[in-house]
Amino acid sequence: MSARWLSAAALAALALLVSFPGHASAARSLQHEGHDHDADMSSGGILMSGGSINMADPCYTAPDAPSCATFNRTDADWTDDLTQLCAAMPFMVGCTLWKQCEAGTAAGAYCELPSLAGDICTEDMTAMKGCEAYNALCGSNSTVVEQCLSAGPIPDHVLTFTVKDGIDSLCNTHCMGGCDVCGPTSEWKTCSEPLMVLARMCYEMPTMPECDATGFNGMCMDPEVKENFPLVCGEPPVVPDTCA
Ligand SMILES: [Cu+2]
Repeated sequence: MSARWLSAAALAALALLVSFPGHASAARSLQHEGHDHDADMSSGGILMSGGSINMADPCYTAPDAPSCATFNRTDADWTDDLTQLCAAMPFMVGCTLWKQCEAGTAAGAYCELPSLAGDICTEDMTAMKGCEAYNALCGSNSTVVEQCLSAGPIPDHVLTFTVKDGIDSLCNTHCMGGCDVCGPTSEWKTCSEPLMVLARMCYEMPTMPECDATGFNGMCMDPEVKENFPLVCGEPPVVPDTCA
């Protein structure tokens, strides 16, 4: 059953990729431009979706060198990465988490900027512009950079398209709050925070199969994740219900 669900999810994710022009073109331009963006960034100014800036340090090419353990990408640079990523796809799981960390409704090790970048750039949206620095510094198993390892991404973090697929699947069986803005007939424009929609659904009905199948229950089973993100894993805000 779960294998069948997963392949259905993969197909749906593919369909979403195709039907979401912003994402498709972001992926395309990344492939075409390769590392040329480094040249674009010489102005040092804010250049939306130009990719990660300030990657000249040798630790970006050899993050396994012992001297790189203490290397520090600045908060400003991590913030620039996250800003680019979340400007391109604001509905990503990692963007919801970052927003809560910024607002102070979440706190802890998983609110550290490299951890949040990892939530987006590990498995979820690896090829997006803004992930270059994370991928280079933290993406390999051999990295010794403490900043990458101290928290690291949330273990078993849920993936954005998997969350959306879970909501679609669930809304196809019964209506709950959020099915209007995030369900099968909705567009990303109206589904600004799929994680919070699924979180509330799974808070109200934790035994729905999608809560396990998406990995949501599993992610929130981690005590530190639960403690850091009470709005996700504790009591998520009510999502208005227009079912009746
Ligand atoms: Cu339900």
